[in-house]
Amino acid sequence: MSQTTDGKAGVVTAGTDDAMFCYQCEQVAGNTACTGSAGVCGKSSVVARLQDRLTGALIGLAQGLKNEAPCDHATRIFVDGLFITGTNVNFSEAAIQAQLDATMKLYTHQRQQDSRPYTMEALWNEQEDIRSLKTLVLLGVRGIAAYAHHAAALGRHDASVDRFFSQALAGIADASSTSADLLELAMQTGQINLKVMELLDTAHNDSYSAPQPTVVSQSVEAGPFIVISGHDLHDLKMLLEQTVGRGVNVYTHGEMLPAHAYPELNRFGQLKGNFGTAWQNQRQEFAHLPAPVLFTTNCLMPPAANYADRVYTTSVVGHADLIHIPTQVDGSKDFSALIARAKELGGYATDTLVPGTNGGTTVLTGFGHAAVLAQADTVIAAVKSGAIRHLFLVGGCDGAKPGRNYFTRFVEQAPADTVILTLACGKFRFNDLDLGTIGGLPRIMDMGQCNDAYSAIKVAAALAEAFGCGINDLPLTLVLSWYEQKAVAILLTLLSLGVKNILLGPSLPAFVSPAILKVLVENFSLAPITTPEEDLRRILGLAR
Ligand code: FSO
Ligand code: SF4
Repeated sequence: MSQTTDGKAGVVTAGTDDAMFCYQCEQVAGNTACTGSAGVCGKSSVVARLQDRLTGALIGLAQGLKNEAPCDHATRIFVDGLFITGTNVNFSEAAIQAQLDATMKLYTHQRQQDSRPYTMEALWNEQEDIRSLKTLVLLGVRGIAAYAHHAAALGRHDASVDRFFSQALAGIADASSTSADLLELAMQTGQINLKVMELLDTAHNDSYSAPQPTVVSQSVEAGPFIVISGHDLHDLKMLLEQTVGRGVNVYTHGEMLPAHAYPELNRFGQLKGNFGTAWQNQRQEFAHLPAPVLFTTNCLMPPAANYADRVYTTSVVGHADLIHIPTQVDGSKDFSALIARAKELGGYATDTLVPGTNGGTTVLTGFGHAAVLAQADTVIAAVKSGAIRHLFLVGGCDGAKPGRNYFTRFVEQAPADTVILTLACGKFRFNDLDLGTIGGLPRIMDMGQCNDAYSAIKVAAALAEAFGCGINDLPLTLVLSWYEQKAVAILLTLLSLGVKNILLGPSLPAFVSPAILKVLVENFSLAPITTPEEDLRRILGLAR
């Protein structure tokens, strides 16, 4: 049986044949659910149903493990299977089917065919608050899997993270779970995400040295080049090693921008700058691009015909129309086809500026926890003297909805004695603005990718310690934009740390039922964004 919704958020009824049901991201149809033959993101109902079967098989595997630690193979199956079902990761029926086959092979081996795998219908048909909480956990675990995938590429694992995949997924199948049990599981999901973000932060810092503030050009030099998108710094490192002396430059795109700040990546002379802005602009920005693009993670959009022959995917990312670069058994990848394609396409004839959203020619990145805490005395003194009145973390995902210009307007209107910390792809709305400096520090400081929310948490904790107060007592407000499941995991981390008064936009998640939203509002004072003017007035206590 497939489902459609009856049009009200969170109410699922039996529906027509072959329909899909997905409500995992912010651009969900009608802020309710994507149903019918395709989702707003372009995911077909066939892929959606395969993803549901894959998720059901993973939950069945977890039930069989009964809270035991999964072996390395099972961990890989959990990580890849959860990551591949994320928004804008993989649109290929063949790739999802292959992942489902590998999962069912392990399931059959483990369960000895003692039962049929869990089906997502069981989740969709739960009482709405239970379904809401279980969905929150499932999506949070998908986010954790993405970060665990990157950490694993750098040889980093954590047994408690691996065990949590089976614990959390088995919790979703548990019919006896109460709302209180599931809220507790959601908070645990947040704590495990903190652990995996720390694991990844250590892996990045150890592998590439701590990020340093770095100015990145938005201009593309004449000649052959490759654009690399997504979050996987290990893929970038391999690409840089393979392009040494090949006459092909490399430009970051989207969430790869912070790579420029890592000394061990920046030392490659052919890593020249950043191309374009956030993921939702790729169809315009890649049209007629005289270069190939490599997607290492989300956010991939189904390609338009005018550039599909130039886009390559790797790892869990995929689309039937695109060439996939496989991972070899030893973890290496052969990018020679991509390099050859770059030479064939030739690049721009002359240096070409592709300006930022607001026309800027450069962007600044590299304010990880080490760089910011090196300036801690300056920041603390400026807050004490009143030179810095308030800090904002304006971070999270970008997306296509018109309401997202809220974040640009918020940053533009933030008074001159405030500082904006930012991270993830939402920053492309304002990271090319020149808002000046306070005490020698730029007013906009880019802390990195979405997983670098870990840096923001470290900085907030250090400031709280310096001021002898809790994070909620700092002159700091979090204004978050969400889009997909990594943002859900990060939100759960912040809630599990007791962070209150978070403003969330551009809309609230469709999978959160009214009663669960009430719990989040009452316990955490989580609130939707209103207008930049009103929110700034309220936060800063300004007169109307
Ligand atoms: Fe953005 Fe996409 Fe990093 Fe996400 S590129 S939306 S939360 O995948 O992961 O911020
Ligand atoms: Fe719809 Fe988002 Fe699901 Fe795509 S991922 S089908 S846009 S809810």
